[in-house]
Amino acid sequence: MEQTLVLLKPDAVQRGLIGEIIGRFEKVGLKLVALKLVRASHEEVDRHYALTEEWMLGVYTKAKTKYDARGEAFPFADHVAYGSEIKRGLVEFLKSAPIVAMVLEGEQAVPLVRKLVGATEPASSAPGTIRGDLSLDTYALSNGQSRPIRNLIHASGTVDEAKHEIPVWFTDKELHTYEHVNDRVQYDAKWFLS
Ligand code: IDP
Ligand code: MG
Repeated sequence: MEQTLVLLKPDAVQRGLIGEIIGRFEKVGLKLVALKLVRASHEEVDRHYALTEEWMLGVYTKAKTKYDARGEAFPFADHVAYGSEIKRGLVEFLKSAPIVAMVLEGEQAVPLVRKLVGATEPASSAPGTIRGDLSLDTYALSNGQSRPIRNLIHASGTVDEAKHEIPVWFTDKELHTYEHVNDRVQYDAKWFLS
C-alpha cells in the first residue's frame, strides 16, 4: 500500500493544530504507520528538501505564475538561486521549533494527502483543504518578509519523493505494520459479503 510523509511545520504546532490536522487524515481513512514530535537537526531538514533541478524549477515556476497572474514583476530570474534561497529559509524554519513527523498509508496516499493539504499558497488553497481552511499566508507577504510561506504542513509530492523523505525521519523499526479496522472496511473485498 502507498505511503506518504507529512510534517507539521512549526506554525501548525504553535497554533495548536496538531490534533485537527491528524484528525482529517484519520477521518478520510488513512492509516498512521509512524508518528513523532521532533526537534529537527540541520542535517535532517537538509536531506529532506533535496535541491533537485525539478524541485527548484517547481518552486520558481509556482511563485512566478502567481506574480504573473497579479500583473506583478517577479524579481528573480534564476530558478537555481531562487530555489536555493527558499531551501535555506525552510531549513532555518523547520529547525527553529518542534515539528511533528508522520507516515500515512492507504490507497493512493500521496495524491490523496496532497488533495487534503491544498495548494502551496494558503490564500489560493481551496476551502475544505487544510491550508485553505486553517492558514492565510501569501507569496507577496512571505517574500516581502524574506521568509518561507507559513502553510502549516509538508506532504510528499510524488511516490519517489515519499521514498526519499520517509527514511530521513523514521527507521524501519519506527514504521509499524499492524491491522486496522479500515483494512477490512475499506479494502477487504469480502467484507460483509459472506
Ligand atoms: P509544497 O509544500 O506545496 O510541496 P514546494 O514547492 O515543495 O511546496 O515548496 C516547499 C515549501 O517552500 C512550501 O511549502 C513553502 O513553505 C516554501 N516556499 C515555496 N515557494 C516559496 C516562495 O516562493 N516563497 C516563500 N516560501 C516558499
Ligand atoms: Mg513540495
